[in-house]
Amino acid sequence: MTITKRQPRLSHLILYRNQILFFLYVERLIRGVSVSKLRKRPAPDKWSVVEILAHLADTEIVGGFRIRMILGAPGTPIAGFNQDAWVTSGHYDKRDPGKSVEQFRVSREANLALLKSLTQEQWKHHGIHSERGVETVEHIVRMFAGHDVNHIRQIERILAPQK
Ligand code: NI
Repeated sequence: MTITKRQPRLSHLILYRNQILFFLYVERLIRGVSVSKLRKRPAPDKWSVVEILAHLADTEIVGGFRIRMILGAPGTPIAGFNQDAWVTSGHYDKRDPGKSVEQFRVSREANLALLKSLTQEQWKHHGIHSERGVETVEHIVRMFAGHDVNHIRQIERILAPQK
């Protein structure tokens, strides 16, 4: 098999697949769970499932925007954002969980389609994050995949039957 310039590495392909499976899994996790349960915070300072889903949906827009900024202007500054402020300012507690999953899915699919079209060189392009410094497209994709997993585990813990 010849390696062409447009062919992403295997690790990236695995990420794509995991990321597609991710939202199917989230849909299954919340299926049949009452909205009041999904809106209930496990503790006053811990996000509810509805808030976590809104966070994932909005973060996916942030990631997609950052990748596009980097591709259009490699080396560009990337602004951080205050995720806790977004929970309040974005009224995450009022979000429809099904709509958040849908927003996440549509954004992720658009981002995946973009990533699949990148050259090997473009995967190495980077921006300068205001707090974390140099971040390549490859690094951002890996970081987001890890971010998904952390929040899935968090949702699983909230929805697990109480002992
Ligand atoms: Ni997060």
